[in-house]
Amino acid sequence: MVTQRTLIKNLAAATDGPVSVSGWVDTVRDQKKVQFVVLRDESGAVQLVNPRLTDDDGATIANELSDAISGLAQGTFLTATGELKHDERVKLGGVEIKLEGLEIAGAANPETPIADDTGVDKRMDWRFLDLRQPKNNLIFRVQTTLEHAWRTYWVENDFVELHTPKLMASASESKAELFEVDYFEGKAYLSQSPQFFKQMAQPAGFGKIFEVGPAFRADPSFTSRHATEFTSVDSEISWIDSHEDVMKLHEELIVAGFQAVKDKHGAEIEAAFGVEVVVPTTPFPRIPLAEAKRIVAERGYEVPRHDDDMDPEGERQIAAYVKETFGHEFVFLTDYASSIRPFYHMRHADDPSLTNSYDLIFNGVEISTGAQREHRVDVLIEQAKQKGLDPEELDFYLDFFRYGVPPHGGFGMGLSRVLMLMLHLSNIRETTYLFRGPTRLLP
Ligand code: AMO
Repeated sequence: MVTQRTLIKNLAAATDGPVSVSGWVDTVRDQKKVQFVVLRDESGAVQLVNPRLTDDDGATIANELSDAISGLAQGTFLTATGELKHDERVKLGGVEIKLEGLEIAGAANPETPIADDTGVDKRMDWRFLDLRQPKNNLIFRVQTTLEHAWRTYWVENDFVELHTPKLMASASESKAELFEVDYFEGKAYLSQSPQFFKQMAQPAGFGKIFEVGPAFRADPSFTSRHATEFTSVDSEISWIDSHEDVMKLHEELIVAGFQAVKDKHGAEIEAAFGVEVVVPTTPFPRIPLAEAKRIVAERGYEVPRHDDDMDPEGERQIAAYVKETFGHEFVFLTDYASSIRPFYHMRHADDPSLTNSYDLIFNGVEISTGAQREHRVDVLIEQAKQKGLDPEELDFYLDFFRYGVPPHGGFGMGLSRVLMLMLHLSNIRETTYLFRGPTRLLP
């Protein structure tokens, strides 16, 4: 009796003989003389085979096993036992299992609600079925490797991991994108970013910190890169001279993450998505925003003037320029105007209309914002007032700067956006385990 489950990816290296595998039914080919089942688990797929019994006249004799196979619906979870046999003629992994028994753990409904060509919204309704696709499984193994590599980098470099609260008394980014919730007799807000509390770790004397956690934005838009809840990857460091030090940290982290993903999954990613993971060279190109706009205009695209920001098409254009000119997939756009940056960004000493800040663009889309923070409390209060904020409401935050604080800065980065752009996928829904948007709270 075989009781020990073998993962399908380990069958090729296992010796022929009794074996047990567990997974779900991918396909059944119920032929007259022989039945085939392709069984899939989290590590791969294997062919199970059951030659039908025949009588002396060649007629098939039904038995319990063949009946069970005939009745299998796609998606059924089961444990199969049998004899493992290596056979290089078998296309799927060069092994097959001659079935001796099946134990059904969870039968599937025979009608599958989604197919390969189902649109993204319907697939999200049935996300647990959608995630059975090997490609989707790979996305989340890549995510695991990426986060692990980042965490390793932080730990090896003496960063402290934080978990800041997600229930807040005020907004930290824009008041327009704020979720309000009932909180006993009053109101609370869902955290849009760990911004204030990751900064608090600097006067707390922690030096270098990181957090990977949820962030919430009441953003009503239906774009391919916005969610109402996303995983924010944040880091904040003391004793910087300018945002240049933050960009240096940022690019080292990106390199560590991409190297780990390339080493572990490069070949699988190439096979599944047709994409080569490129470990970027450092330093990444850095272009001040004003210059980026000039470059984009020269390419024939005029960024709309209604604000001082770069729009999505401008980001695509500057990324194309950087790719052509430097062969690089990343670019730091620096020195954003104070008018479009939050009050907590430090401004240039010689030109207060500009900030010590940047956006990181990867394959044409913003994945991150970073900055040196204003740590001089009088200047900070002045900047808050200029943005129409009431310093009294921010008093708890301003206190962080009243009892001694080092110069500091950091960044926030959207995890699903990084994955989307790394794998050349067109929608953040594909790289978010369970997407949340204006019309989606289920599953
Ligand atoms: P920002 O608001 O630019 O900066 O957000 C940082 C990064 O978070 C991701 N992101 C989103 N991802 C999915 N859906 C959304 N609605 C969404 N909003 C933001 C993006 C973005 O680049 N506190 C600052 C960061 C800092 O200065 O440290 C902040 O939150 O990838």
